[in-house]
Amino acid sequence: MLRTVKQIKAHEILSTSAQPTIETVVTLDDGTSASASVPYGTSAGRHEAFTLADEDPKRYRGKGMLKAAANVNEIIAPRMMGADVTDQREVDGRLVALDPTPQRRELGGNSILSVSLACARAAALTKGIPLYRHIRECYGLEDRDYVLPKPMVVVIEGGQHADDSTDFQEYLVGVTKDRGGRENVRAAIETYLHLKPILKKNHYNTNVGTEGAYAPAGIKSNEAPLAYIEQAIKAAGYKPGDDLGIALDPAASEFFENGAYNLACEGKKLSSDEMIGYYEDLLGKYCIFSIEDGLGEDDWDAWPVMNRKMGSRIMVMGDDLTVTSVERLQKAIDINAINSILIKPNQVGTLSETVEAMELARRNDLKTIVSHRGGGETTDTFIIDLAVAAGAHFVKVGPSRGERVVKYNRLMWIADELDL
Ligand code: 2PG
Ligand code: MG
Repeated sequence: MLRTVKQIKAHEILSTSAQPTIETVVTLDDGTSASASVPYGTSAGRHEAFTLADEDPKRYRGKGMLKAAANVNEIIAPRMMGADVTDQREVDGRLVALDPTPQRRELGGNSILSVSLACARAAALTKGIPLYRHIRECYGLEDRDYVLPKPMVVVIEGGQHADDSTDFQEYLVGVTKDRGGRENVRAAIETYLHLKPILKKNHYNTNVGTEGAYAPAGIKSNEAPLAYIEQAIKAAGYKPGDDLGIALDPAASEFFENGAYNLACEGKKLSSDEMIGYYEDLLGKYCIFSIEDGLGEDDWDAWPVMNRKMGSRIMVMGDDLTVTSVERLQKAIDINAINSILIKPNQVGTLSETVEAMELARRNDLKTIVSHRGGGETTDTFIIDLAVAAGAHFVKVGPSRGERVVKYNRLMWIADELDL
């Protein structure tokens, strides 16, 4: 079946931070039309694809997306007319050819990705199949058994995602014992719900941060949340370390300053080795099963040390380190820096490059975790279909606010559909 692009129209929409982002609508020759919107990060890695904003201080404090939309409407759209959307590799090949710069500096990763994802969604619609199935067909993954990704739910946030909180950016509850799609979501979210009275009892506010997790102000240690989360797991009726575990995303690049890890809320400055020792100490005390970006995005020498020391016990995961880039992932594999990778389509710019990174990880026995963004999210649920299609081990999404729960709702819907 051949289905070709007839019209592409992008526009500026508001993201969950109230700053704009971009949404693109693709219409096909048979009249089918579908849209996709693109998120962006607060603690974006230095090496990820560029989010093009207007930088006009008179509009949305510089964060307007008129240029990104114009790039789609004026530069990308004319070159995409007639492209066959059922062949996503062709679609993405055309897009990459329009801006082959490594970080999509010409057109913006946000402009390009909005078209890539909208084309995939339009193709699924016209084929009359779920998006996750269409993605499988595009990349020859149909023969694999479906394994639903387990939730990793952000329950406490600090760092760049909250004020006056921990240096570490995220504390997550992840499902370690599979109970099936719906029950997995329930177990992790119940823990989040039980954490609220525990934080209140310890005199912290329970206002939520950018990802919908609690952001307790005035917390003076990066360790304290771990004990509260273990209490919450128990209060919810689950066994820490057995049913559910704790994952950390320190987002260490954000506090790596002048060659040292600056834990400001504890008044400590640590070398790379000391930072690794700090994590080892936590591993001995709490049911931690994953540490993402425990080290800086360019601290390449230290990563293999951390992976050697902890890789057999936990997921040592790259995010800002690897930015969903095949090149950076290959380097990480070559030096044995990680055993798992966070995947964010907007770090790279097209669906095909995202799947390529996931497949490279899989061939090398790395775990894949598909993630939301902390800065400006949207109600788009594309990442869930991607995670299901490519067999990701986990999805990382915040626990509350519409743009987050819509993703868990999509996951539960697919769980019902596939009876998993
Ligand atoms: C991260 C993400 C998502 P941001 O570091 O993993 O939680 O944060 O989107 O702000 O980079
Ligand atoms: Mg991260």
